[in-house]
Amino acid sequence: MNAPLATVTLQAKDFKSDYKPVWCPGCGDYSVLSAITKALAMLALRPENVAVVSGIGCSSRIPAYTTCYGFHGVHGRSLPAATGLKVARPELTVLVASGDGDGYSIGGNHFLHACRRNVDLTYIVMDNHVYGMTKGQPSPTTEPDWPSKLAPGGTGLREFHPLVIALASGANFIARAFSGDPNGCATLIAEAVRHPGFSFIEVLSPCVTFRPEQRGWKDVAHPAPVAFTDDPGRAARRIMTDDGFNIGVLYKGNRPPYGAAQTSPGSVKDLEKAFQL
Ligand SMILES: Cc1ncc(C[n+]2csc(CCOP(=O)(O)OP(=O)(O)O)c2C)c(N)n1
Ligand code: SF4
Repeated sequence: MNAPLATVTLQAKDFKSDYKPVWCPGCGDYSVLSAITKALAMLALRPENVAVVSGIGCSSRIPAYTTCYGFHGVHGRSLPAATGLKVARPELTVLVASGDGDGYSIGGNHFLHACRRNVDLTYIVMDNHVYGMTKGQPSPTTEPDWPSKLAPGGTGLREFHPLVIALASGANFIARAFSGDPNGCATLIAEAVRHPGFSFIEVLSPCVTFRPEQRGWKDVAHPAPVAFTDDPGRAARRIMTDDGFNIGVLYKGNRPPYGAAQTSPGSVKDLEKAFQL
């Protein structure tokens, strides 16, 4: 008789693939990758039970750098792909990686509806207030007075507020993290995965190439002074009035997640039969 397989506890390094990231030296996304792999180890998951889905952007390269199942999709469309995957394969832990361009601009509408649907996903947006991959255009979270080649003197446009929009749209868990604190970021990701429903983590992740001044975020990021609330009204007031560098869980809701399909769709033949006219 074969001896039973020993349960092996995996470490963060077991979730890192052999591909060497091509990010610029000092990019915040290195630490986010580290935080994700640490969180998966903390959760005692295995790579074959996890899928990482993304769109397009420097931040969206994350799936290739993990040993989990990965899907590097189309710009702005990570959430629909992840939603379909989670509903069809509810036993998988599904993480979604995005950037502020991918997630709030071209993918903005999917963001609203993913919050509303409340499928059990963990959405990690690496926000650097710029389109990094396409060389520094302003994004929805860019400050109105940030001058760039495309918008000398700034866009003059008000920033998108992802956290309050997530709250208003129904996200069940809302946190802000900072890539400069990979251990804190890992703990927040693990907490988000554990919380049922759609969990959203906005990670401040500097683009040192196009926004070198973001290196200064390490001096202004600070732990949230009060614990999370489950009251959306209080959370809204708090998120609307904080300084944008408040790190921690800000809201944990109690909405039941969207129910995964209760019955298996069966074989393709069964499906064909069911849809026969
Ligand atoms: C349909 C489509 N439109 C535009 C692009 C070009 N494009 C690629 S990445 C990107 C922006 C990425 O910015 P962000 O999501 O903030 O990620 P970052 O590179 O900063 O991590 C754009 C506009 C594309 N690939 N596909
Ligand atoms: S361009 Fe910016 S976001 Fe992209 S890898 Fe370089 S530092 Fe990171």
